[in-house]
Amino acid sequence: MTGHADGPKTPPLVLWHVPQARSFRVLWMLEELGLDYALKRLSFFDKSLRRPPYSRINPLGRVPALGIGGQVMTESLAILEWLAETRPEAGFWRAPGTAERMAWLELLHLAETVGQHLAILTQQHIVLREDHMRSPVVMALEAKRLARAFGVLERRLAHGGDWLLEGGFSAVDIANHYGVWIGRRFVALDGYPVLAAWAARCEGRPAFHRALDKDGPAEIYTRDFYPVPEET
Ligand SMILES: N[C@@H](CCC(=O)N[C@@H](CS)C(=O)NCC(=O)O)C(=O)O
Repeated sequence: MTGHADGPKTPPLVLWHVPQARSFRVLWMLEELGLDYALKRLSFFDKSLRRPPYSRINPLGRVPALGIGGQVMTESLAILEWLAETRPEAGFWRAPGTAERMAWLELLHLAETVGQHLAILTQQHIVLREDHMRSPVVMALEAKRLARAFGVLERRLAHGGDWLLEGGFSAVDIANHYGVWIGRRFVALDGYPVLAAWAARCEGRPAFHRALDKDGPAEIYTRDFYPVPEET
């Protein structure tokens, strides 16, 4: 592993990652920035997230974690912000005081409002394996809340540009794309043509392809769509 071309500013990076998890945001960002990093893949289902050695790296037992020299940073959106602000030349950040700063921050954090719906839907449809543990009411409610968030993103794109902010592609596209990439397995994108076109543009980026190649075999989401079951 080597440092970034800009030298001492970038200590060695290590990404702990689970295929299809929020750590994909960081994986894609690292590829966009052309950084060198080591990738350590973990499984969502084998309890390795909760046990040593990984539980010593992130005691929450979640991914991502990014090793930065001797330090570890968790929380995918904080990592995106740090990567963006420490490499402003890439244009993925909006600095304090600039016109798009407020919208950039709002959109960055919106990605984890969507992330909450994904987490509940994932728990209901996938993690809880027995039907009697699941609630079709919760599944339907969370799908509706996710659909509402898709509507908000659809309208945010109404300016007609290619990316969420008119100033160009940024960390908030990476942050929010994850919610659509995974979320469309719970809420079809048919009713959101502008959002679907934006997602396709994101997925057309060479760095996205490189990240997808490194993501690893699909483990969490093995179906294209998870419908709300009929209540009996
Ligand atoms: N807000 C955190 C959430 C991290 C998170 O919950 N990651 C999930 C994967 S998408 C995880 O590791 N879950 C493991 C578990 O809950 O057991 C972030 O954005 O990094």
